[in-house]
Amino acid sequence: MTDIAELETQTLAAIAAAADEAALEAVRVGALGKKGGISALLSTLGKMSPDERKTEGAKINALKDRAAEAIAARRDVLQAQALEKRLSAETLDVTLPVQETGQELGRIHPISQVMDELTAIFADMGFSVAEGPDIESDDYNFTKLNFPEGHPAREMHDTFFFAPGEGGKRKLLRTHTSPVQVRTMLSKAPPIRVICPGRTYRCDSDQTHTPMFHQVEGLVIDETTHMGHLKWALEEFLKSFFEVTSVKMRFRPSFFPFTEPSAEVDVQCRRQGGDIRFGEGEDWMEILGCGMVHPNVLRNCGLDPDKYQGFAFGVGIDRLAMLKYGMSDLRAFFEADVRWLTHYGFRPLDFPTLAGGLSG
Ligand code: 2U9
Repeated sequence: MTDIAELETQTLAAIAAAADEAALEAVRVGALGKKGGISALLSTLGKMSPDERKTEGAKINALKDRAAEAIAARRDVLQAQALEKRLSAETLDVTLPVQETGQELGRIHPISQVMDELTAIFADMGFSVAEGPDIESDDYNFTKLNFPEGHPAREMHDTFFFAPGEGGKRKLLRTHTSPVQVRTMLSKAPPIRVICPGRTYRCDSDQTHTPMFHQVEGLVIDETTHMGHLKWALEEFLKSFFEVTSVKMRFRPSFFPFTEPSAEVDVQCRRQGGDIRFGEGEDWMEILGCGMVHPNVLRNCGLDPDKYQGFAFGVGIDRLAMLKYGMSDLRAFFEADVRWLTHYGFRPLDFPTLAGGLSG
């Protein structure tokens, strides 16, 4: 067999045997590359006589063309095979159920949702949000708020006290978020307009009480703030929160050490079976407590009561969530049952805004 015929047999066999495009490229370089077998054969032409060069040159060039054609044909086959393999590996069964990602599966707890709703409502009225520590001093939780030393109201709150520290002073778990307003008054000059949402603690546990619960309190301090402003702010809040166009409110005189006068606020509602509707009906439901900040509290927090006055209110968030979203058992809020959360929770990207709708 001539050199040319042998080289053709070998090259075509190698092309046919190439299992993938990389192997085929190696064969191409070995035959047609600068140092390849066919290129080496072409370089022998220079040493031949003109007649020999004419006949041999034509044969070698024909071999080169056939090799190039065979390589191109094999590349087409290999590319088609690779595509086929990829397509069958990436087959998608569109009839399978959609797998939800963590972002779609996760739920916002109703308490967080209600806190976000309250923040959106009060932010719209010009309030900012203030936060403070859960572990407080007796002074900020009681004394500055006009609870006299030894006053039964301190026991009334069923406080969780820590063991006395240095100097015999005992810290406690705050029984309300009011110490946050104390801290705000001590650190900022009026006008003050804040809401303070957060965890609060009382040694109390039954069907309607848990040892840890959530409150939001509000505080407005200015030179001319009066109960009319308080009434307006609460009315706007209740309308926005219950997503109704009007609410009737009833102020009942009450007593808190930190406000004078103090009132409990009932909201008009209709009870139908197990359902409660706000903004209509002839029934009343107690919703929150409020009042004008006691002059002693202003004084204790470094403000002159002859110059400044203001209002405060407090609401239980857990109860608000139950009333708005219809849960009947408070304890389920803290059991971390995924089935409960899937049912009562909120989608993470449906963030409450006044413009976009509070509860989606
Ligand atoms: C400062 C001055 C005044 C906060 C207030 C209430 C009335 C109130 C209860 C509602 C239900 C607590 O969760 S609850 O049991 N709260 O009735 N809270 S006025 O008054 C303040 C707070 C801070 C410096």
